[in-house]
Amino acid sequence: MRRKLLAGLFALLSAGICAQGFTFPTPVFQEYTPTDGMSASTKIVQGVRGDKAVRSYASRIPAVAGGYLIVATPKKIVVAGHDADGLFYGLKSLEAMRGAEGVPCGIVRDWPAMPERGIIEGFYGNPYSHAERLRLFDFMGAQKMNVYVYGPKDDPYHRTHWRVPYPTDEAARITELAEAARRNHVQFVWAIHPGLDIRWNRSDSLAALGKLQAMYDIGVRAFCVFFDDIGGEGTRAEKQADLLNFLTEEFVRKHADVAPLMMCPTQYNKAWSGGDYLRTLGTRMDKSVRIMWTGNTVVDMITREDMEWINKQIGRKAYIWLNYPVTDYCIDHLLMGPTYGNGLDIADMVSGFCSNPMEYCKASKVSLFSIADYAWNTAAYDSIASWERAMRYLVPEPLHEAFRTFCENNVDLGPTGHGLRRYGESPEWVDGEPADLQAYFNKIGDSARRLLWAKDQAPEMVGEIEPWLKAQAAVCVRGLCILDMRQALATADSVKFINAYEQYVQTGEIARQLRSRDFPGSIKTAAPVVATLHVEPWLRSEAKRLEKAYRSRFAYRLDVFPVQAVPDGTYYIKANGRYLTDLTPSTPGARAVFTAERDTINPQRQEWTVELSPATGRYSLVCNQARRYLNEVGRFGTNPYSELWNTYELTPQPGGGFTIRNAQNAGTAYWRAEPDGDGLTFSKEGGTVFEIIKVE
Ligand code: 14T
Repeated sequence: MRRKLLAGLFALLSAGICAQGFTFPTPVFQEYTPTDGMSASTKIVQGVRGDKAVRSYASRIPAVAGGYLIVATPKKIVVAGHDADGLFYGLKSLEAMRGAEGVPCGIVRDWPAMPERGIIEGFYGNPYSHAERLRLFDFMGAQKMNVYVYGPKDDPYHRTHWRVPYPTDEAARITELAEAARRNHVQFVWAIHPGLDIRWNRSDSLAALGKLQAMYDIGVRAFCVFFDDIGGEGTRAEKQADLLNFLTEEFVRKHADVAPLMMCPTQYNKAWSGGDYLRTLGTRMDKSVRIMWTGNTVVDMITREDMEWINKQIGRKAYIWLNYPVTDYCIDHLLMGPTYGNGLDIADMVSGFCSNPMEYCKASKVSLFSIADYAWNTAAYDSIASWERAMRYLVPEPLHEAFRTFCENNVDLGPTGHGLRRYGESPEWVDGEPADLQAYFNKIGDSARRLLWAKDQAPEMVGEIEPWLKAQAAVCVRGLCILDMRQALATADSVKFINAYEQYVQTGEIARQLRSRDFPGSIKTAAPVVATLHVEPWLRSEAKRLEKAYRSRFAYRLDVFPVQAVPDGTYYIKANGRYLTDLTPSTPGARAVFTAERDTINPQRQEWTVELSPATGRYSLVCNQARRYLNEVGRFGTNPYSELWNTYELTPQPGGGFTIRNAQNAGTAYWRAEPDGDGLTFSKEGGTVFEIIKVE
């Protein structure tokens, strides 16, 4: 009976609401028994196991590293930690529980499900600033995260110049970081990335040892060695294991206060594993060394099955490096939706769980907050409830609602080479009644403008998301234009239609010029996009549909529409009298080839859907056989289609026909068809003139 009651109570708690209706902005407690009333007592008794002050509570303190007990009665409040970390977390929880009238009476018994919980600054792009890192450590302390791995790919002293010690001013900042982390009970782990050019000889072993010692001398007490994203000599498992063993022997074991090493393997995910690389690490490398792992692929959520597989390979519990919410491979997006998909049953199978975030430190905290929740109380994790608490914690009233709307519309990352998608974006958008659409567009516009105007009230957050807020305001304007165009068409008001259309286009052009982090020397500059899962595709297809409908009925100002050298439709693409063909539709990455005869059995193999892409003003060419597009080297793409890579310039030639040229990310080469070759070749100049012939 009691068990049942407790279970019901925990269910309530996991929604973040305790029996008295309080919402705690902290991780959900493992055990919480509320009693009546509030404690306004200023008498706080605190201590760690063994201290006289908390002796009579000893049996109730959870016997887990980082565990703590809070007993809040009207007369006094007791906070007892299993250890110093536990006391620290107990006091953090108490702080979070305190409202205007005091602390709700009751007993909290709480402890972490995972021993190490944290953040790994491991992305490509602009590293965090010193101030951001200091604030991050405060955030981590409050959210009970205890590990920060320093490994920004673009810090030269971490990777390209790993042998070289930091210059004095940078060294002083690292010292300060390590201290700030310690104050927050966060282990500052400094990572070295030697794999790009390491030679497996005595001199480089000593160079690594020397660098760790230099970092020790400036205050670092925990270390990690990365071998990710390298090729060649550096990738050899036995050599990597030997280096880690050498450093364990000669460095870790010679300092009483240095933590066991961590390492990121070259094969850090299952898709990239093969041979005996992982097993060699597992058997040859000292058992104290923790091995990092990103899951089945580079960007993946982690399940129990995944853990069973990797732990078996490496003979120890893998240390999870979660590549979420990192966006260094999809920089135009912000990932601010719920953090879901990791197993709730893996806490006992990991040696630690770290998140690699976006280069946008504050914006990342939506997800980091939830990862802290998840790693602390894994079984009770509720991604939506946690997300709600995160948003409220980071941007409280009166801006909460506007911020929530922003987060809702920045969820999916679009198609990428890594394949992760995030669903549930723009939940308030439905392709339905005009009034509903209008309400949605107004809401995203109002909330974006509200946050932009309130920049001084949330300077960090708004400072980071500002270009995306402007992009969101532009989606609002474009959406309202579409609704105007629809109405104008219904009332046969061509003037109104054209005005709305022009505003739609202009707003889109302005939005396309938005940039984030385009300061001189910026490592990554983003062109922000929002609501890309449902809303943006809808806008584009509606604009196109409305344009076509208008063209078929009106003659007024047809000049505002883009002149299409090739109207959208289905075409043959011919050179030297031969047809461009998808001959091998089930071979990924196959080349398109020229064939002399019309294929009458599979005509769609030679039929291409040619469409002007409104975002780029270029054409997409998709073969109808398997709906495959061509990439910049004349092969059917295996990566997801991208407007930036897979759209082409078609230029009409004086004597008829067109040249076809790659563009944007795909370079500027012209397509060529040699009379005696079967596929496409490419050259800087002198492209072949292709016939693009409408399929009737
Ligand atoms: F070390 C690894 F666990 C890891 O994830 N390495 C990088 C990481 O620094 C980066 O932030 C992350 C997301 O882009 O992915 C890894 O980097 C890659 C992955 C690739 F598949 C770089 C290039 C790739 F092709």
